Amino acid sequence: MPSPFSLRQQVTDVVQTTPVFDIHTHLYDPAFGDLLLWGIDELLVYHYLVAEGFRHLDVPYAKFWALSKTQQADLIWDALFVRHSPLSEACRGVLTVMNSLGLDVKRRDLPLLRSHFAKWEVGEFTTRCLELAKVRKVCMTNSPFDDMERPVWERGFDRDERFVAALRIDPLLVDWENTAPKLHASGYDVRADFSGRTFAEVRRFLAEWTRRMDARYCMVSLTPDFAFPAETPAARLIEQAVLPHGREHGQAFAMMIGVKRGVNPQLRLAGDSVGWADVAAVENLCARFPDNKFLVTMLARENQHGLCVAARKFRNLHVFGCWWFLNNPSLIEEMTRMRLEMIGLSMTPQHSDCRVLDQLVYKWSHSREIIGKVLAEKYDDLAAAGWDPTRAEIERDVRDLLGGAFERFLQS
Ligand code: FIX
Ligand code: ZN
Repeated sequence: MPSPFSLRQQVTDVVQTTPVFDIHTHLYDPAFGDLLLWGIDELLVYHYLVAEGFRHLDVPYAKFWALSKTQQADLIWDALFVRHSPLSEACRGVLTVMNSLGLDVKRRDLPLLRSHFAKWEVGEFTTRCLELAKVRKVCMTNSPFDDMERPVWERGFDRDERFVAALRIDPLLVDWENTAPKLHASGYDVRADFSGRTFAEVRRFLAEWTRRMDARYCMVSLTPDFAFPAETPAARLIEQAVLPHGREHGQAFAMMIGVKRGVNPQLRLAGDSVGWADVAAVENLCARFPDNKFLVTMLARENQHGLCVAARKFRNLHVFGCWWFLNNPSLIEEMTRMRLEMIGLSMTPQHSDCRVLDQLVYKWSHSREIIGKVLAEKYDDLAAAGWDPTRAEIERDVRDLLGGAFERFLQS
C-alpha cells in the first residue's frame, strides 16, 4: 500500500495533469472573431468584477457604461487592485492568469500588463491558454437568437475541433411571447397560442440548429420559480418540443436553474441574482421522461443537497458544475465533497463558465486545486479502510470527473 503522502501526491499530480473537457463556457471558436474575448481589459470588465467594483466606485452607472472599455478597466483596476487588496476569487483570478503567463503583477502596473497583451495574436493566445489550463475541449454557448452569432453559423466556417457547440434556447422557453413572432418571421409556422403546427415547427427549428451547429446538447437557464408540470409556455414547450426533439436526436437537455435576471438592471450583465428553486421540477422531468437525458446545475447553495438526492434516484440526471456565485473555493470544496459522498464519480464537478479566454487558466487551476484536495482526502479514507487505489484507477476516475463521465452520459 502506498504511504498516505505518496497517495496524496499521486492524486494531486493526476488532477493537475489530466486534460479537461470544459462543458459550459461562453467562449467562442476563434472563427467568430471579436465574439471571442481575451486580454487584460476584458478580464477587468468581466461582470463578476464589475459587480465588485461598483461596491467601491461612486461613479453613476450611466457614466460608467458610457466610458470606453479601457477606461472602465482603469476604474475597476483602481478600485479593486490599487485601493484595496484583490482578495475576492474573481480578483485573484486575474492575478493567477497574469502570473501563469509570466507577467509581473507585483508592479501593479496596468499599462505594462496591457503592453504584454498587445504582443499576442489570437490564434497563438488561444493555444497558449488551452495548454496552460490543460483544456482539451471547450463547449461554447451558441444561440440562434443572437444577432452577432447567427450570421456566422449561417455563413458557415471551418470548425476548430477544440471548440464544440451547445444549442442555447433561453428566448424560446422564457420569452415565448416575443420569440414566437420572430420564429414566424423567419419561416417557422408557429403561433403564440401554440395552435396548429407550433410544436412540430419548434422541433424543426431545434433539429435544424442542432444539425447546423453539431450541438452536443441543448440548454436553457431558468428562474427559481421554474416548475414542471405547469401551464407555463416553458413547461409546455419542454414537454412537447424540446424533449421529443431530445429523444429523436439522442440529445441531452441542460437546465441551469435558479437565476433571477436583472435584479439590478443598472449593472447590466452583472445585475443578475440567485434564488432557491424547487428540485421537484427536476425530479418530475426525470421521472416522466426516462428516455430523456438531463444535465442540471443549480445556482443556490441551498439546492445542492436536494439535487444530489435527485441524482441518486434518476440515472438520466447528470449533475454538473459550481455555477457562478458558487464558483468560489469554499463552496466548490463543500459541493465537491458532498457530491463525491453522495453520487461518487457519476457527475462533473466543475465547468468554467469563462467569458474571457484567459480565464480558463485561473478557473481550472483554482478548481483543480480543490478537486485534488477533496479527492485525495477521499482516497485516504479508502486507504484507511484497507482499499489500495492504483495509479491507473486514480487516472480513470479523474478522467471521468474532468469530462469523461459527461461524454459517456451524452453517448448513453
Ligand atoms: O446563463 C448562463 O449561462 C450564466 O452562466 C451567465 O449568464 C452568467 O452571466 C455567467 O457568466 C455566470 O458565470
Ligand atoms: Zn454560463
